[in-house]
Formats: sequence, C-alpha cells, structure tokens
Amino acid sequence: MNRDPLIALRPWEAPEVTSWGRLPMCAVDRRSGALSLDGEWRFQLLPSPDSPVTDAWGTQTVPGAWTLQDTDDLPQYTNVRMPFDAFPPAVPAADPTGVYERTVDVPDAWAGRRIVLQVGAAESVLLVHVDGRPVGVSKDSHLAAEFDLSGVVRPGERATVRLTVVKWSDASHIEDQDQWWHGGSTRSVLLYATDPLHLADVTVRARPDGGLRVDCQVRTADGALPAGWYVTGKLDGRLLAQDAEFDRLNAEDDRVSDFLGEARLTATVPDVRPWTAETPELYDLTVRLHRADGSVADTSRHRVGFREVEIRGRDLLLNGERIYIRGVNRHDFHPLTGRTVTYEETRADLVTLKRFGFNAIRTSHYPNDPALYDLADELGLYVVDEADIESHDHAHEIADDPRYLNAFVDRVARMVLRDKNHPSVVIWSLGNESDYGANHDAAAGWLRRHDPTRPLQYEGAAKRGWADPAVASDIACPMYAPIEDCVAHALSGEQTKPLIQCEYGHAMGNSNGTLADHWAAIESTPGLQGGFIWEFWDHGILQRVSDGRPAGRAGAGLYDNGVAAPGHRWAYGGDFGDLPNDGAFCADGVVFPDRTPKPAMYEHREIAAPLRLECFRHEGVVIRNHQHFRGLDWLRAEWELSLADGPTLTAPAELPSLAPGESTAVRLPFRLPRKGGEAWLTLRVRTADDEPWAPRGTEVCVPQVRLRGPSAESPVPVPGRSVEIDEVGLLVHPLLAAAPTLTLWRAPTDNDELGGTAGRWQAWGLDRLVRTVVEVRRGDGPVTVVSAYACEAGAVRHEQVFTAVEGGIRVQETAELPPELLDVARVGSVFETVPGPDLLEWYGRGPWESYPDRAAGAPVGHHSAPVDELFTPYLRPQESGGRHGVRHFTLWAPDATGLSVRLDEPRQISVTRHRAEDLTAAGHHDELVARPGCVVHIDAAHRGLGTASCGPDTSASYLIPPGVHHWSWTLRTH
Ligand code: IPT
Repeated sequence: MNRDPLIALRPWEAPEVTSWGRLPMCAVDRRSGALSLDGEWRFQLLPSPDSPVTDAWGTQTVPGAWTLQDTDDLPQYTNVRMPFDAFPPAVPAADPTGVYERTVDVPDAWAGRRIVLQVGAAESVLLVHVDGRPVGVSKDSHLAAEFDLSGVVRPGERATVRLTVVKWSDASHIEDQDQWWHGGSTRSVLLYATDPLHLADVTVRARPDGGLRVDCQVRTADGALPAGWYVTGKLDGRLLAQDAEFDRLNAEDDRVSDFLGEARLTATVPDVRPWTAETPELYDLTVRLHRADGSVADTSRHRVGFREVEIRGRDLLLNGERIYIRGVNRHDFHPLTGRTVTYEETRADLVTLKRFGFNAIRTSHYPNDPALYDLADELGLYVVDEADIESHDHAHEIADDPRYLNAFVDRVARMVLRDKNHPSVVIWSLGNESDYGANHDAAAGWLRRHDPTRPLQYEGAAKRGWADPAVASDIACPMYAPIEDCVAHALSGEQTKPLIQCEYGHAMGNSNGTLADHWAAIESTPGLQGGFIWEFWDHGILQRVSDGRPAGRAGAGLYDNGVAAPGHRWAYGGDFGDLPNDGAFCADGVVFPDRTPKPAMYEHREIAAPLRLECFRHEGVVIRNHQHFRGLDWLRAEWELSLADGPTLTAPAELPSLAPGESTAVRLPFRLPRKGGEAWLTLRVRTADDEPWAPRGTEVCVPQVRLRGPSAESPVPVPGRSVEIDEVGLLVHPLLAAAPTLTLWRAPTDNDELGGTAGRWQAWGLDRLVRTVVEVRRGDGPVTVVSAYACEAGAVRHEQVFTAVEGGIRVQETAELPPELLDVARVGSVFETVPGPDLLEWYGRGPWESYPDRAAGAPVGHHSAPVDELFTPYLRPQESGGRHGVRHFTLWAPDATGLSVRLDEPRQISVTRHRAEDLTAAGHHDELVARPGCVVHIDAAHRGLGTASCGPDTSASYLIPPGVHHWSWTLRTH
C-alpha cells in the first residue's frame, strides 16, 4: 500500500474532493514578475497512480501533454462516449499517471514573503509534493491551481517540486468534451512571491457612462491585517482614492473584520471611450495596496473596458445597442501540442477570426488559456466563457448526483473569479451537454449573486423551454436548431429571451451550406441575434506516417496551406490505434489544423461584411454601414466592373460618411459599356490603416451587385461538318481522355455520409451506374446519342446532341430521372482531359470554392488558378473544389493550348485531379494520387451541402428534383 497520504486518499475516485490545500481563485494576475518553471522536467509515466515511482526518469517539456511527447500513451479521440467502461465516479485500474519533478532555487530575496506555486493546468487530477511533503490536490483541468508554499520552501535554498498528474478520474466524467483525450501539465507553471499583506482579489466594474468601481480584497498570509492599510488606483495616470463612504457603510454594517479587508475605489471617468468588439478601447488600471506609512505592499494591473451588457425584452444589448453575435466555438488547440497554446498562437487564431468577420467566441467547452481573454479584450471579441463541465456520456446521472455538486459549483465559481474583469466576457456558460439538474441550479445561484452584471446561459437548461423563465439560462441558446424553428419561435409571440444558437453551422469537411440563409433569417426576424458556428478548428494532429506517432514539437513547419508535408498526415480518431474512437468527427472546423482558412470562412466574411451594397436602379447603388458602433472611415475601397465578355475595369471609390445602420445612394463610377454581356459591380473593401488585427490594405469584404443579366449564346452550326462519335456513342476528341458521360453522384461529403444521403445513393447504385447505348442517330448535321444509365432504383434516359459549331462542338444534354431518384448528388456531365492543362480561367463565382448553398461569399468575376490549387484538401477526402455559377471557363496547358467551355447558363463546375471514386476510396488526403489529366464536372444541378453531419440538412430549394433536366455547353479548342 502506498503510504503517501495524497495517494492513499485516492482523490481520483472522489468527486466530492475538488481540491485540498488550494488557494481560492482570483483575478489578480501574477504572471509578470514570477519565476517561470516551464521547460524540461524529469518525468516518468506510471501505469496507475498507486504504482511506485522508479529510478527510470526521462524528460518532458512543460507545458505539454505527454500524449504528444513520445510516451506510449497516445492521444485518443471520442465524442460522446467515455474512453473507458466505468460508471462515474469510477475509473479503470490502468490509469496513466505522469510524475513530473524538478528542482527550484528559491530566490534569497523572497525571505519574509509569501511564496505561491501556480500550476496552469493539469489533466485531470493534480497532486503536488514539495521536498516529499504533500502540499495539495486540484481538479478542473483547464484552470490554474495555486498553493501557498511559504511554510514549505526556504528562500535561498533549493526545493524539489513534484507534480503527479493522474489521467483518468471522477473528473474525467465531467470533462467528457468532444475532443482528443490527453494527459499532462498543459499550461505554464510558475512560482511567485508577494508581501504577506497582499491583494487577494480585485473586481472591476466599468460602465459606458464612465462609472468605475474597483473592489479590493486585502489579506495577510495568516493572522491579522496591520492597522492603517489603504488602497489607491490609477486609471490612465489619473489617481483614484479609496472610497470613504464605502468604508463608513461597511463599518456601520459591521462588515469589517481584522482579518478580512475590503476596500473600494470609485470614480466617474469623463468622456469615456466605451469598449465594444468594434471599438475595443481599454484603459490601464493599476491598483496599489499601501501600508500605513504609504509604502506599497502589493500592485495589481488590469485593463479596463467600459461597457455594459443587459437583456431588455428579448434583446441582448451591449451599451444599449442590440448587437449581432457572429460567433464561433473555439477550443484551445494546436496540431503539435494539443491543448497547450502560446500567446502568439492564440493571437493568430483571434486575428484570423477578426479578419473573417467574427465578433464572438464561445470558449467551448472550458475556460481557455488566460491569453485568450487578454487578446479578446484587446482585439475586440465578445466571449461566452464556459465552465469545464461536460458529462455527456453520463449526463443524466451526474446532473443531480450530489457527489458532483461541489465540482459543478467549484468549476463555475473559479471561472468567474478568474475572468470577471474582462470586458470581452459578456456571458457566462454553465458548461455543455450535461443534461440539466440541481447541480446546475446550485452553480447558477452562486453565479447570479456573485456577478449580477452578466447574463448566463446553458443549453441543457434552455432546451427545457426556450421561453421558460425558471430554467438556468437567460438566453435561448439551442444547438443546431433549424432556421424555421428559430423563426417560428421568434414569431410565436411566446419568445421571452434572446435567441442565440450556441452551436450551428457544423463545419465538418465540405460544409456550412445555408449559412447565408441563416443570416437572412436572423437579420429579418426580431428576436434572433446570431449564433456560434461549430467550430473553429479541425482537430487533426500532425502524425508521422512511418511509425504512426504524433510529430510533436519536432513537426514545426511540416505543413503548409492546410496540407501535411510528405510522410505526414493529419491524424483523426482511430489513427493512433485508439479504441474506441469517433473517427473524423473532430475534423469539423472552419480552419485546417494549421489555421489555413477553409472556403467557408469567406462565406462568413461576406455575410458579416461591415459594409453592404444594395442595388438602386441604373444610376447608382446604395451603400449601407452594417456595423453597430463604427463609421466607415477605417475602410477604403475600389470599384470593379466585371463584364462576362470583356475586361474588368477599376475605379477608386469614395466611401460616404455613414453612422452605423445608415445608408446612402452613390453614383455609379462607370458607364456601363453597351457590349460585354453580363455585368457585375464589385466594391473591393480593405483596411485604410493598420488595425490591431490586420495590416493596412487587408481585404475585409467584397460586396457586389449585378448590373446586367446574362445574354444567351447561340452558337452558329457549321453546315456539312459533323462531330466524331464512336460506335458506342462517345465523343472522340484529341484533348479528351474520357468522353463526357452522365453522372448523378459525388464523393460523399461528411454531411452526405453522416446525414444518411450517401447511404441512399449507395443503395440506389448511383456510384456505379451502368451505361448502355440505346441509339446513335447520325445524319448530315447533329449526332444524337441516347443512352440508358441503369441502377437499382431504375434507369435514367440520357440524350446528348452533338453539333459542330463555329470553333467547336455544342453538346445539348437531357437527363430524365425517374421519380424514385428523389434527391441525388448531382445531374451533370463528367469528362477527363489528356495530360497537359494545368491552369483554369473562369468567369463565375470565385476565386475560392463555392456550392449552391454556400455561394454568397464568392463574387462573380474573372478568376484563374492552377488546377492543383482548385481542390480543397479536406482531411477526409470528399467532394471538393467546386465553383458555382460558372458561365465559361478555359483550361490552359503551359504551351498555351487548351480547351474552353461555354455554358448555357451559370452552372456548378469542378476541375480537379481526382475522380469521385478516388476521393471516396481515400481515408486521408495523403492517400490521394493526382491523375495526370483533369477530371472536369459540368453540373446541370448540384445538391446543396447543408450541415447534416450534425444539424439540419440543406433547404429544400437546394435539392435536385427528379424529372427532366436540360443543359448544354460548347467545347472549343485553342
Ligand atoms: C455538440 C457538442 O456540444 C460539441 O462539442 C460537438 O460535439 C458538436 O456537437 C458536434 O461536433 S453535441 C451534439 C450531440 C449535438
């Protein structure tokens, strides 16, 4: 039996024990001036917490997960289910336990001071020993734990700090978030000293009317407070003094004691510049605690934002304004280091979000690294701060289990105590997917008393009734609710709370269909205020293919543009031999694992555009300022007029001066040329100066309006010339390696797979249509080929009429889908070119990938890109690389030969190096082998993408009806 008292207690199977010897959480930041204990620590991994520590030490970098640093305990990915079979609070006997040890030279200068150890994060139970003596225990994997070492270490001497981190515990059952399981000491460790007389906490409240209140808690390490202490503050250099009225009232109420000191600073700041996500104005506050003789015992620095959050009726207001929440769910994530993220990496995440129009983050599903909040304050992002509670697999059992009551209250309270001074935090969240029970109400009760200045939300409570005043959620915050349900609720007359979806728009693979439809509904329906896309990251871990191990920090730089370097891949569930696992469901973000934005990001950017263009007859267009708080002066713009059959003209734009919400008509900068066909007016909008999140000249949005519609092309037949068609009715053409045939199928997207449509297509046999020629009619002019494409669900009649026209061949196609083929992937032609063409030029939506229900962010114009760059490398290969609304395109070879296609009307196309079956067969991007030629799809109709991998499918208007489909195109060679 292990004689260590911390081990003997077995705190890893005792949910009532949330900590022992841990200091209360507070908002005083001790990072600056502290001694960093980050770096190499001696390390060994034990098979269980009660196994004896041996002499076999290796090393590990702290902060870091051992699962990513060359141990045999590898990452495992599960969504809802627990990674082991044991009912809460039990854990398996095999319970990897990391023992970290290092020595610390405690500075001489700390004699007489209070010395504190801070462990930034440990998954999932932390036991602390110093020089062999038990010091403390902590749970709550994503918040720091502090321990007073004053009586334990001696200044001027060396101490040995041991952190024992137990991976599986009772706490794992309430940290069952949809993410990789890791173990380790994953945030910074530090040691700091304060005067025994110190600021134990500081609470700042700053309102947009300039009202400022700073509450200070003053303590000594032990014993009584010395007489005569007082606090002062400085706000941007202006001195604030302790509030005598507060002291007098406290004295009258008998609220002062000789060991609990409370003081308040109050002020009214004139002409305050309020904080908003658009205008993140911050003031520097320094709070000083003085001894009676005026000398400074302690100092605490804060950045203050003057702002106010309130719910009025069913509107969430910031500084009195109803705001839209353009949010995303974000995990702390990095493909090399897991949940260990640096300040710079977090900054890069937030900068990316700002550049793509996001204004809010839900810290799914735990309090994030402290840097996130500092950066959100500074860059301007609203934060829903979420407590580390998710008991998904055993949600129902745990929500009312009194053994977990402490943990629920503790986790919510510690988050609030840490983050309460951040202006960016506008809403608290009680956690995620944990059903709803008395433990939640207990936490909500504490929270409402402690911080009445912010609303709280909890999806599990809200779903008991979006309008129910009794549940612990001030916001109706459903996940993945269909647009129609949200609109219906808002129109029902029953709505009592703002409706802001905590998760929507599941970004798995090629997804985010109907985002624009969601926002059209939100912006036209009072009561709807936005939501948080699920999610920011694709959680692919960089893996060496040779030995299947995580690349870890050695993988730095071994990826680019969303793709892992040769010999590497982005691992998802199962790739580390992890069982059970939930496969690629962790690859569901709007950015690749290296933060490369997916095309869906551009869709979001345009939907969130600060400036809108609205059509206004022929002489001008209407410009609208679509922000809440800012003018347009931070933007500059250029007009573009792009003609389908002509050049793109540009002209400088003078942006009008508009207050938020205002609009005005401006004259068209161009005279529309009589020739040139279809015409689009685009405003290319960039930052006028450096923004904290974007250098001057960064593109912000590209709104556009159509000035003239397409004109139909009527190619002139060349009499007497006919098209070469072989005996089985296939087009013979020197540049085609495979003639155009009918296809009704696409490589299933994650939405197609998980939403069930792919299974139906498979059952029908759409992936293996069998073509037979019914008839080839040849004459003087056009050649008509009638084919039948058979599958389990019936036969599709397909007709192609080939006509020799000036400069090429016109192909007129008709497909007749029987009524059984309701909802196919596409109706279109597919052909392959000979090797050679490698550059695509097109007029249509672009430059990035777009689909029928994700096309709002891709402006119509002339675009070009290398064929290899048209394809989007989703982690699990699937339909990808499509371009919507294409009117004509040319495929060029390096020797300036090529072929072009002109379509009868704007259609979906794709040009890639992969057949649909190649994509379907591959499990990872690195398994794809590029074909030498191009695989070209021209679709009469292409099914929308939707978000059915978790949430609603696409809307009915993006489905393909059975019946007759016509399309035609003209092929020319150059
Ligand atoms: C929802 C979870 O909250 C989130 O963590 C993630 O798993 C997401 O789904 C899917 O990727 S829960 C789901 C049961 C709706």
